[in-house]
Amino acid sequence: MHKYTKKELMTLITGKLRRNFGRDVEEATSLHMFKACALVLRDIMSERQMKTADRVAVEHLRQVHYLSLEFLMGRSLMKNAYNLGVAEPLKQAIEGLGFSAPDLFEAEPDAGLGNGGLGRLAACYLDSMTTLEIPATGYSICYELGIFKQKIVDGQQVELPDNWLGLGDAWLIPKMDETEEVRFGGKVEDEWDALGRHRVKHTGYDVVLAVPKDMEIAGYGTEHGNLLRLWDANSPTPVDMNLFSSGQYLKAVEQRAMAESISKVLYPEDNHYEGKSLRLKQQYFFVSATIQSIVRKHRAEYGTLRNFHLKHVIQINDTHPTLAIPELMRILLDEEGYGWDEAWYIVTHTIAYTNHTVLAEALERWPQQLIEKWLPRIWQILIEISNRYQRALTDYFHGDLSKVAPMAIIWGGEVRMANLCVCACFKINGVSALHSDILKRDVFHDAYARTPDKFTNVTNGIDHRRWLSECNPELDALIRDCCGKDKYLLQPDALKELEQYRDDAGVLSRLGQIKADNKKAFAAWVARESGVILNTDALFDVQVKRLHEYKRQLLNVLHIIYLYQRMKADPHFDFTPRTYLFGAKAAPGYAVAKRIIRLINSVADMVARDPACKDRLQVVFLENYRVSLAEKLMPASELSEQISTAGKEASGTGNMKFMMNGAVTIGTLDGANVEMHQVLGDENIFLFGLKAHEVAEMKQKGYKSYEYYVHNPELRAVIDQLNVGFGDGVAYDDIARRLLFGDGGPADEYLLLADFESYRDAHQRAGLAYQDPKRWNQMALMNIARSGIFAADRSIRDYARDIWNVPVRALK
Ligand code: H2P
Repeated sequence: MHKYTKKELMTLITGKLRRNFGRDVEEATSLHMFKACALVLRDIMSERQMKTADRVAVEHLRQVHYLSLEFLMGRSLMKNAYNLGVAEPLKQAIEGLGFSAPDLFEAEPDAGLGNGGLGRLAACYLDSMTTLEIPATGYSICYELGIFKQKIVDGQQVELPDNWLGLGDAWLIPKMDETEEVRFGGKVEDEWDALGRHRVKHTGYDVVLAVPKDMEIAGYGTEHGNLLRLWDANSPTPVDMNLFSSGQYLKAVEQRAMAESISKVLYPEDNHYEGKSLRLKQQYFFVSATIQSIVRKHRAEYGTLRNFHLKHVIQINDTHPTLAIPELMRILLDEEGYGWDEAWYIVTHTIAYTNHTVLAEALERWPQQLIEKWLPRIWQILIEISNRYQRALTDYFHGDLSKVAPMAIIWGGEVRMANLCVCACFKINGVSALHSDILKRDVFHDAYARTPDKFTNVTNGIDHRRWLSECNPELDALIRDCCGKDKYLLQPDALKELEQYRDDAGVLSRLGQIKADNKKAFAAWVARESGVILNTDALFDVQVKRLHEYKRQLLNVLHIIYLYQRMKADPHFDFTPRTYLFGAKAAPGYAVAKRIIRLINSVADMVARDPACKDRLQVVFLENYRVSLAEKLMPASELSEQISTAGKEASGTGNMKFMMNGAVTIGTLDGANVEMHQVLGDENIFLFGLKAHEVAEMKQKGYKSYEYYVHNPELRAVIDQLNVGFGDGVAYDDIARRLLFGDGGPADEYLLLADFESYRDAHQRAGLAYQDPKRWNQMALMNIARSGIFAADRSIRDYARDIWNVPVRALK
């Protein structure tokens, strides 16, 4: 592999500045400089990716296509430089040209093409697929606006547009010649030609052009290169000249605006769906362009689609790309002229589905009329799939409608996407052991009984190079010293070697020092950004993730209010000083989530104003939580809040990032926390709360949150204060009501009150443990040492072996 030097990179960068921007270094702004660096790395990656593509073609390799409506990529400059092995020379080249490397890295906007865990997972997986030398392509939409920027104004969330493309497009290579045409609306009719052959005639449709903008993906320590293909929606007609010349300017550009609205904005909803036609159009636009593009290349290569399933596997990330199923059917039937059975065989041996949630409100169900109207041919195919499936189910379950109805694809005027996936995909996986069990036992119980071999588990993982080595260089240095240099970068299991040092006072104190330094560095950044001064002597207790009631940020707040009240009532109340850090975006339409953000800010404000809290209790809401903020925060965190209602969080991936950076978890036995607990043992994690089956039983019996309120005076005082408020004139009686009586729904749906006491006790244990630095550092060390199985490399090896059937890079 060619090793680029500082000098070479300086030459390449100045060349880019001159040729692409018409400037010498002296005239270049930092924006030019950023783009020039990006272009230099892009060239290197492009070369590699083209070589990979040639090899795939020559050797006829099986390819993975990862379809996801979200890829939360974050920043790329540092990441790519790191993977290409040029991080150091690039920094030196930038400095050599008179710019500050850290400032330049910091200037890059996050590519926020995702909401939370699901999108970030896709990004981590791209890195691992490439590092493990799997021929793979990611596909998504080139949203002009990613996840909104969050401002907190008077304690409340305000959303601002996130225009990332200004700088971010330096990474994208538009490929106009690979544009695909996607059709919406119109009419379908059957036709027979002179020989009596059947054809489907689709007329009167609107066309939207899908233009690929490719992002190069570099792997670590390999020449292998992959692509993330982002589709940009364009209108085929620039403006309607007839309307334009008759003075109807707005109408003339309307069609263009309609087409382009498809890739305008990412839907800012996680774990929830709304049956909006723009969203349906986004989904179909995305899958149609993607499937056509894969098929076109395959046809050019092999001249037939008969071997399609042997050469490709399509992994769909949640149900959002489910229309890939009828779209591939459409192409095989209408364009290739295959019979139904042959087409179905190919489709059902190509597509696999990952489920990411069991929340009912997140399982997509599209109104029949929407699909009929916008995708008339897809609708016909869906009816056929649905009818055949229903007949098969009726046979299998001997006409038992109580089984057949919940499994049906089209039912009650709706199309149920998860059922379609279960019917058509050759593998269905959950994202943690517990979650996959719940899918089998509960959500897809009867489908599992019928086709058990389809169901499997792949526990999530994170890109440990980004989330440890790159973001926490001091910890990386310690690991290199203890675990065989950089071995762990490709063999995350090597982190285990750290365990030998659990009684090594030198290593433990170095670990403690690293955390202390990282806390200071984070505090300095927060001070610069917002003027808030964090108490770095206190335990950094962190909950960062999308705001959702099931993730129970509210439970955390109730406990903080409890601590505050105890402190006020008894100045000698002994508890470990804490700095609580929250970061969370709420979906703009999710009113309760926004209220909880406001509540956190009201409590933060009260605590900040009260001198009694000084050096003891601090609450800070970090504005605009995002990948690049997480990269600064994870290394500084000490206690990781993973406190969802058991059975609700499919996996969690933040939990893994914290663990790898030596934060100890306080959590429920939910999602991947279960597997964390398995490797850590009771002594290295603070567990609390009901278990998944207990939650189910409690709900079954009829849960009455009010009883906890009546019987627990401390909890009662906390909830009573919600009614009164926190000194800023805002009362939270609505939240209190929701907890005690429900608000149109069940009271305290996520069982905060039931888990409160046990949560409080776990916090007490955590506080005590923190007072013993040796013990705490040991726990931190054990967390890092045993986090190797949560590396995305492990997950991707699982996918490759259990689902994709593709070879992966062998480790030396
Ligand atoms: C979701 C699940 C998480 C899971 C993640 C990735 C949808 O993410 O809720 O439990 O870890 O997918 O599989 P999120 O809540 O962050 O949007």
